Amino acid sequence: MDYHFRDIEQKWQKFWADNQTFKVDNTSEKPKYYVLDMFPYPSGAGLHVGHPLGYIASDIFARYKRLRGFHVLHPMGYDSFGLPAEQYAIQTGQHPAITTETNINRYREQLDNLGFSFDWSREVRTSEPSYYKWTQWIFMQLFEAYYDKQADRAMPIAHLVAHFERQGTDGIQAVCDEDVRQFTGDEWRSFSDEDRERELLKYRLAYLRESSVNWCAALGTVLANDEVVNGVSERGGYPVEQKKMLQWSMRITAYAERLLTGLDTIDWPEPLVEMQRNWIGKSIGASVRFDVAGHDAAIEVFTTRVDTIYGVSFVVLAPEHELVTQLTTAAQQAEIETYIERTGRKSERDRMADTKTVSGAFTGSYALHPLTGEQVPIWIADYVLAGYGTGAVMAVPSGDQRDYLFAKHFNLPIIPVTDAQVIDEEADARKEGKYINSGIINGLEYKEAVEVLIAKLEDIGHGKAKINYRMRDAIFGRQRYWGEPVPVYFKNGLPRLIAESELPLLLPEVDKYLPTETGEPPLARATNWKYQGQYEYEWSTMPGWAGSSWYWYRYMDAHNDKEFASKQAINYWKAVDLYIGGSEHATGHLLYSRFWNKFLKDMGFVVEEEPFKKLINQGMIQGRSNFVYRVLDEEGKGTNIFVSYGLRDQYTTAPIHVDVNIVSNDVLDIDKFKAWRPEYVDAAFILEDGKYICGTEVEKMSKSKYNVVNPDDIVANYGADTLRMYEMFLGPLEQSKPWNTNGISGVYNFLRKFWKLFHDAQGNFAVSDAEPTKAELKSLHKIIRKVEEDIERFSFNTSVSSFMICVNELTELKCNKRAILQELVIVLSPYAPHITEELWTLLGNAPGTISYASYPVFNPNYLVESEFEYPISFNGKMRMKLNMSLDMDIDEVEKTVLGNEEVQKFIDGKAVKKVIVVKGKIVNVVS
Ligand code: ANZ
Repeated sequence: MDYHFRDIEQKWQKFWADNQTFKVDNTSEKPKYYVLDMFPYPSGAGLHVGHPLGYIASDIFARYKRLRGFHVLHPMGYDSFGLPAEQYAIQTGQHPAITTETNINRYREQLDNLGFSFDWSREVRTSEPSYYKWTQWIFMQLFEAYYDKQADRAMPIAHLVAHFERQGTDGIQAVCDEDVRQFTGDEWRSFSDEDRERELLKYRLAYLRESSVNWCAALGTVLANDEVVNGVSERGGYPVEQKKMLQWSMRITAYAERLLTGLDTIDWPEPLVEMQRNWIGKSIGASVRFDVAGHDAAIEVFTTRVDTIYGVSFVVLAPEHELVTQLTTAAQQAEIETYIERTGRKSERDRMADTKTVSGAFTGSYALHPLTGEQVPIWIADYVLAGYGTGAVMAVPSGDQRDYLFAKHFNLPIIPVTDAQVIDEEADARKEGKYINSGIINGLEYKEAVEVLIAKLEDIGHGKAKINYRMRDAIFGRQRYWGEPVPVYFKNGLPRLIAESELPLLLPEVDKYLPTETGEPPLARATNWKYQGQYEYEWSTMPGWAGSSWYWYRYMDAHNDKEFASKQAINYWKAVDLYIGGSEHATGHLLYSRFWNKFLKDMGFVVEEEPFKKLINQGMIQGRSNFVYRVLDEEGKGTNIFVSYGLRDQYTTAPIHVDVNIVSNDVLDIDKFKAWRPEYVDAAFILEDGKYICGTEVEKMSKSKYNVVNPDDIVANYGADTLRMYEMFLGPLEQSKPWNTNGISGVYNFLRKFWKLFHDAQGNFAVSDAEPTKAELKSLHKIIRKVEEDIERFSFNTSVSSFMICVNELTELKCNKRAILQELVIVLSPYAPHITEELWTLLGNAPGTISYASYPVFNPNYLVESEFEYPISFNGKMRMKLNMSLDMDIDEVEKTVLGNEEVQKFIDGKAVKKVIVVKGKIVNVVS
């Protein structure tokens, strides 16, 4: 029988589905192992060959772990809220739920085609009410919690209320907004209900606050910082502006330090860890207060270089700083207003990125240096960011590059603060010399100087040591339709939670998926959608990251309608042992998930501080585009003539992307090309060697470049097992690499050769029960060890080549021994699950059981070399080689050598004086 991959694969896929082969319970005698993939957003385009790369790797690992006796949880689902379905809904009027369902069905078909060992009984979809009920529930827990700095964990807000009632704000150490009030217990009790609510919002972990946001008018929504790239929206590339809006936010900053230290406890790729570290951006420094001359106001600055304080020659506020209006004198008003107008159009990222352009405006007011009492001018400039530190800096032109450029430009004083300081754009006071012009720190070393200054500032009440984090609180809302409704209604302008028993708060129907005429989000269109018939619900929906910030817990207990997952399930599975996904989620999903996980841990809902113990980023599979070259006429207009790649330099040409699916080994299928587009029906071709050769380039895989390869096509032509192995064979998992279908036949032929080992020349299944030879055992045990080592270090590509070597060796040895092949089938099964299931049953095992077989035990004895090819020398000259057993002693070797015919030829009848044998090394015949 030939290798009919299609029949075999369909048969086993059906078998696994019918028998729920990969369904697991939440309990087992075996040790548990949780393998997770980043679940996909089901887009309309379906999967291309790049998408399954990570899924194949995790599936191999999951299958391998099962063979090693682990109880493996390997689930899959869909991150199904999101913009594309909604954009489509806007264009077509189709409800996003319908589009989403269609897309999910297509994804499922494609995934099923690849033979993954998912436990589909646990599938989740974030857009299903039974799922988002719990996303809303977690939001409620966050709303009902605050962060206690002393306990260093989140606590129920009721604790805070109890404290306020007892003793007001006295002794409170909580993460909160900056404008919290100070009050006594009596005062608190005398507050109105609204006043209390308003105050509590400043402490809640999910809170509503007026803040500056990235507003994208074209998309009609607010975007998170990580969704804005180079000042435009990551999706669609639309302009983004800064706008003040009342926004839901998450107090992730409360967890900054734990998010940072937690990085040391997990096994993640270093670049990813580094990205999170930078994003969190811990800075150790000081806050310093500058009083303002003639005003009852003070400016607080954050500095990491308090040692340069004597070099301060001006103070700069962010244009959005709350004191700007108050401090601007009448004479400066026009200038300041124009400047603010201008910077409002720049995004924060642009402002940070631009280190060259100098701009700013003088407020007309002066600050008092806290140590010298001198007056320094107060400016505004957009290089100071409103959301970082305190939104104000003490400017030291001799120590800081931007301050230097600013001082140069506006002719402000530059005061050197060390003796050896070279004052230029790279100025850095710390590296050089002793402090000068620096009052109480003259002559001191850096560390001491900082200590002395902080002590002094504390003493006079003008400053203290401070740690600052670059990370901001996360915006938690978008003005869009297709997301989780926030379980909140408004009473007297203040947000209140709906009752838990009213969850899920369902997405209401709307007539259009667009904002209202007055610019309210789409949910404002819903008719009769009011809480208790009278209060408005929140109209924004949750951001894309809400549903994905906890989904791995839902898989543990996907159908529970009492809890997001049972205690038992959580205690059993605990955390994800291996997570595979793209690095593009470094500062989005992966940070938010860690944050929610820590929160859930604080509240006693989960047991682990970190959700993903080990993480691997799979590389991107790029497309390999093909081009044809259209000949241009003298006026530069395109003709309908196409010249082959090698001859294109003889003409003026324009390259055009051509569908890679009508090109094979870079040779264009001319008939298919003519049929591809009506305009090419009459195309003419200038060929080389009778062929049209296409040009190539590696680019992102995308529809517009016609380089998308659909896994379904590959599966139809070569089978899923070949596709799985070929994807691994392309190179190291973490590396990005181009897809190139050309090499796939190598893997396909390997599987056919493997199949042949089990069949005789007539194609009948034929294995022998004879004892295996040493060589066969050696070949088997080499692969047992190699694959084990490779999988444990996630080096899947090297396994594939070793399998090829092994099958070549066994073919050469004409090995059809059950003792060898049955073990080999198990070793290969994680990579090529269908063919191995088939052969496993043909070998007489119960169908479907290979997934739970035992990985063969490696025996090093089989690898010990038993023979050695001795070089044989005659009077010191090496003439020939001879294979002899290493078990032979010196006498036996000597006897064998002298008994050999060829040796006798070299001796040529002379008398042998001596035979020198070095065991396992060399033989020298002296005559
Ligand atoms: C005086 C000084 C002197 C500074 C010197 C630097 C060098 P990191 O490490 O990123 O935390 N800064 C503070 N708040 C700012 C804001 N909102 N926008 C822009 N810049 C801000 O950097 C902290 C330093 O960045 C602070 O230390 C402050 O400038 C500036 F020789 O203060 B420094």
